[in-house]
Amino acid sequence: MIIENELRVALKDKQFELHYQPQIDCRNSEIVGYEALIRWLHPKKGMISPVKFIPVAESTGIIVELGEWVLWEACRFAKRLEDQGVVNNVAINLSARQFKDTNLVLLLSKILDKTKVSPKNIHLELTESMLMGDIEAAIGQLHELKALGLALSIDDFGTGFSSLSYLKRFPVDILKIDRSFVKDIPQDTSDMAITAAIIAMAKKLKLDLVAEGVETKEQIKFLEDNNCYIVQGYYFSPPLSEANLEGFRKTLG
Ligand code: G
Ligand code: G
Ligand code: MN
Ligand code: NA
Repeated sequence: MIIENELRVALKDKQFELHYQPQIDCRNSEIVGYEALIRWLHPKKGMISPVKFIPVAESTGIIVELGEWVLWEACRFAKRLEDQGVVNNVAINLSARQFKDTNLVLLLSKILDKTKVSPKNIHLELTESMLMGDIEAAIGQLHELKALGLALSIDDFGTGFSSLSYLKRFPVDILKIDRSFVKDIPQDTSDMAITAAIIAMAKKLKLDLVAEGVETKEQIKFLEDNNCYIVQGYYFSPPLSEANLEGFRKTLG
């Protein structure tokens, strides 16, 4: 059981680290971006998954401070890429509490300003469930975030019970096809039908796509045949520390 205090100590002692999972254009095997994923390097327990501590951070409110650290860290990383002459996006996961925070837009505007990163290279990942509830408030917040020049993604798309009728009202740019639809391709014909339908719908709505959890050549072939080209998953790479990214880039040539 992770307690609040341990999380506070971890923040103070800088036990968190961001790892970055490459997003690849499978047509040319080039990196187009990264998703930032937080890791907790606990001094005694080793690496703790965000699945275990993000919900605790969320329910205790620590997520506000932790999420702020993630935003700074990921934007600084994106700026380092820019300084190397690399045009890549960095996708950052937001929690529900962060998204609803009335301070978020001001905070992001400050971070963009201070880090001097190009806002268009920063993608914010939101889940459908975060956008439900007060729809009008959510749409208002999305418009304010868009006005900063950021791109917005819907993460885990297809799993969140949001109504498709809202999709056209959300000013979002990217759908991330959830790993659960991808993992049993090409065995599960229903998953293939759903994935193909999500891709076709995204094209019509002029939304970009990222397929998540891509682990096999067959999955890539299916996605490519259906015109989804940007993929993220263990087939290319797990999330890596910034130090380990260099080695991965070399393997792509
Ligand atoms: O990388 P993976 O192991 O284990 O991530 C697990 C879950 O934790 C994912 O659902 C992911 O969205 C979430 N997560 C990872 N990093 C962050 C983060 O920085 N902020 C928030 N809110 N969630 C994150
Ligand atoms: O934010 P989101 O819930 O989409 O988090 C992505 C999660 O999926 C992270 O935990 C990440 O480590 C994990 N992940 C990324 N690629 C793969 C993959 O190819 N297979 C599996 N099983 N998990 C993956
Ligand atoms: Mn994500
Ligand atoms: Na996801």
